[in-house]
Amino acid sequence: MATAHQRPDQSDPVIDQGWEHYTRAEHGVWRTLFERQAKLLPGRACREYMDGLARLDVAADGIPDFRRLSDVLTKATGWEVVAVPGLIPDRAFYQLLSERKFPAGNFIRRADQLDYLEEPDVFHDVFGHVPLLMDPVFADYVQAYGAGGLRREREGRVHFMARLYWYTVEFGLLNTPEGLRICGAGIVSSKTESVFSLESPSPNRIGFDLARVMQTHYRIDDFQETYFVVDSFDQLFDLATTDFTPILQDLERRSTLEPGTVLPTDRVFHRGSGAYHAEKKRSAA
Ligand code: HBI
Ligand code: FE
Repeated sequence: MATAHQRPDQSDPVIDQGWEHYTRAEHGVWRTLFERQAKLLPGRACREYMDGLARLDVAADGIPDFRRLSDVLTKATGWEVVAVPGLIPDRAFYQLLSERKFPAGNFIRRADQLDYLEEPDVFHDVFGHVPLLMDPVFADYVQAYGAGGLRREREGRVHFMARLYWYTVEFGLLNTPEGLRICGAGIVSSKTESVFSLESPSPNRIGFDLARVMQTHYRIDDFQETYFVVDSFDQLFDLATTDFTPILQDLERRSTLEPGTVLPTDRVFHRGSGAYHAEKKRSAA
C-alpha cells in the first residue's frame, strides 16, 4: 500500500490510492470495522446514510477501490473520492470540496488501534463520509461549504468554518419523526460514539443554529459534550449558500463558548448531565 511518507507538494495533495498494494491484514481491519458498524447502525444512522451506503455497495470484506466508488458517486451527485496521505492544508481541503472531490486517507488504522484514531483513515473517510455524498442535498451542502471555506480561509476566519463542519459533517444529528438519528461521519464510523451520541444522558443535544455552532469550541480528543441537531439537510444547504459575513463580524466581537455550554436561547432536545466528561476529568486529576 502507498505509505504516508509520499508527501506530494502541499498545493496538490492528491496521490494514487494504491489499492493493489493493500495487504490481507489491512483488508481484514476494514472487514472488522465494517461488520461492527453494520450491526450498530440500523435504527441509529439516518435513512439517507443507510441508503447511500447500500447504493454505493461498499464492500464489507475489504477496503474499497476509490475508482469504483467514484463511478457510482459521480453518476449520483457529481462527487468523486480522491486519495490523500492524511490531513491536508486548509486551502487544499476547501478547494477539493468545492470541486466535489472528497479527500480520503488511503491508509487504514492498525488492528490494535480499532477504537482510537488520531488522523482520519480510509474507514473514517470512506465508510463515514462518502455514503452521505450520495444524497443530492447533502452533497450540494458540502460543495457549497467548500466554496465558502475558500473565501473564509483567505479572510483568516477558518476556525468558524471548522466548527460548522465539525458540528454537522463530523458530529451532526438529524431530527426525524422516528427520533434523533446520526448523520455525522465521526459518529457513524465509531463503535462507541454511535451509541453515546444518541443514548447517553451525558451530552447535550441542542437544535442547530449557525451562529451558535460557529461560536462553540469542540473536542477533538473525546466524545462531544454537545451534539447539534439539524431538522433537514435543506437547512444546511440553505445556510451554506447565505453570506456569513455579518454573522462572522458579530461573532468576532463575542467570546467563544465552551463545548458543554447550554444557553437560555438554545432549543434543547436533551440537557446533558455532563457525567461522562466530569468523570474523565476526575480520573485524570
Ligand atoms: N481540514 N484542513 C483540513 N484538512 C483535512 O484533511 C481535513 C479537514 N477537516 C476535516 C477532515 N479533514 C476530515 O473530515 C477528513 O475525514 C476528511
Ligand atoms: Fe472526517
